[in-house]
Amino acid sequence: MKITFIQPPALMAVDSYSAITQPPLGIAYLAAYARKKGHQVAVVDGVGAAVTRLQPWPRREKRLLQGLSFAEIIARVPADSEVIAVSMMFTHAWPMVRDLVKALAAAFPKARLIAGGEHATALYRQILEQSPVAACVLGEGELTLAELLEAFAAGQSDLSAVAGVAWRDAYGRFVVNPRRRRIADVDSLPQPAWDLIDPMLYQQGEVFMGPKGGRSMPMLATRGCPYRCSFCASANMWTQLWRPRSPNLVVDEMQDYMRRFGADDFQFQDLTAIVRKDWMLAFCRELQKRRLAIRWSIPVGTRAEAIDREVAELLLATGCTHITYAPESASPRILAAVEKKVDLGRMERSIRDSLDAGLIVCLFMIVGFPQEEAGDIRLTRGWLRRMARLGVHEVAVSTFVPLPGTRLFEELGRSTPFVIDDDYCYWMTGTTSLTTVRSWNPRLSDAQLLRAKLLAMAEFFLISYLWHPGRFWRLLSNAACGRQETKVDRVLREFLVKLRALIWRPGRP
Ligand code: B12
Repeated sequence: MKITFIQPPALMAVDSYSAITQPPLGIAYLAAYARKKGHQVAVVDGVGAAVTRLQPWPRREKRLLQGLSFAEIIARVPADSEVIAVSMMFTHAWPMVRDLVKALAAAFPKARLIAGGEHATALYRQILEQSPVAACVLGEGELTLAELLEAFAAGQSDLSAVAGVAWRDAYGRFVVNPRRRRIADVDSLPQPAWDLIDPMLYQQGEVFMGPKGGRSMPMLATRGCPYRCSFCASANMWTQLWRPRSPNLVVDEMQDYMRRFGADDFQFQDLTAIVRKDWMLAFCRELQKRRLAIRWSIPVGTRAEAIDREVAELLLATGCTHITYAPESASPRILAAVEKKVDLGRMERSIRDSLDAGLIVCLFMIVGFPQEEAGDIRLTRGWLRRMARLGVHEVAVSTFVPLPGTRLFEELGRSTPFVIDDDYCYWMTGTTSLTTVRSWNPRLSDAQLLRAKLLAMAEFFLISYLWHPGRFWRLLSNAACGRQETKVDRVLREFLVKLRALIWRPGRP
């Protein structure tokens, strides 16, 4: 089959801080797999091809679109595409992606439109109801996509035998097939098809996800997460299976990117990269054995169990300078309520080990869980102040957002059913907004929640800069020369980039 993958442009709020430039790893994996199965594959990367272009999104104020216009995307889709496969990762982008899908359907009336990704896995019904998408692939994509393409190639219109698909039958009825088992041998997957997507286009972008150390490549060492926190969609998306790749194959891939792209900075996107200490040690030793002059990081947020002094020193010795811990809350009551299986004492020991080893440490916290009380937020703030004194470098305090596909989303929806309309999606674009938040906690107003978030961050950074004045001067000098070593550097850069887009480059997508 002739299949074209589409990475839609990115939609974002003017006043939010969200990492915005990262080559589309999921599509690269799928494109490689479809090609291995004998299909003719093309990719249109709607972000990478115009990564520096930010324009106002005309359908909603204070929203920006990053990347190609719809007309440009359509012009790049091969005219003989039989299947157009659209990535639907982000719920917040749905109103824009829906318009794109409609435009694609109008331009390629004979092609079958399919979708996959986090958003498609959680809200497939809405996608099938509101757009011309014929089938959504649920969860891990490779095997399901391959079977779906086989069914299309055989001219089948009945997809009921393809596990892991939600679809509309010939009568327009809505069908959800049973889910598919996860891929057992992740080592058997072909390397992402970076020959079909130019990852280095993203080097022109100005805002990077992790610390910017050079020519960056996204990596994945493991798939899935063994935990089932009630605010996270990973169990619905990936089940609770954690599957690591063989460390030597991960390093082979890194070396390949060094040769092909001159890559020297690797950013791991894993849900929970560090689960087993033995895996991490084997990976680091492989890096040491091959003496690679690289930097690598895990900017997504990880767990503590496996990081002790020995691991932390090896991380640093092999080029991993930054580590992000995601305890989410410092209240044991809240951790239990959201089923975040974190032992704060162990995490604190691990943080100390990382700091002693010389790593830059960042924390991810969330305030505003529905079960949270004022005392819980006080505990989190107090703990953060202590962490700042201890020497932790950064914190990102987010407010709780009920993400589709999570148990908390379902629980909250039982009392007041969610309407995921355009307003809700547009609101979601601002979930990292510095100026507005929405509270899902009956005891906290929006204003109180915003105050709690800002206060927690302000206290942390104030103490951190007072205790370590050098860091403040470093921040100013990084801002002046556009260096992005920390997440704060990145956020400052992002606001500057957006401001410039609004003031100097107004236009229409
Ligand atoms: C890397 C990443 C990013 C990158 C880039 C993502 C990209 N375009 O590739 C960056 C840093 C830009 C990013 C930013 C954001 N992200 Co993000 N990100 C991730 C992360 C950590 C990893 C994704 C990944 O590469 N996984 C590895 C690959 C192999 O898996 P995959 O992409 O899911 O693809 C597989 C399947 O989904 C499926 N599939 C995917 N696409 C398609 C398409 C088709 C046609 C088919 C058939 C199948 C299919 O098959 C693939 C292979 O098995 C995930 C969490 C996670 N670990 O999954 C969050 C995640 C996707 N991000 C999320 C969010 C909320 C955001 C932000 C809004 C954060 C913020 N508040 O600022 C921003 C928004 C950016 C924007 N402006 O649009 C949420 C999305 C939830 C939702 N329903 O909306 C997630 C799930 C994290 C979370 N739980 O909160 N993100």
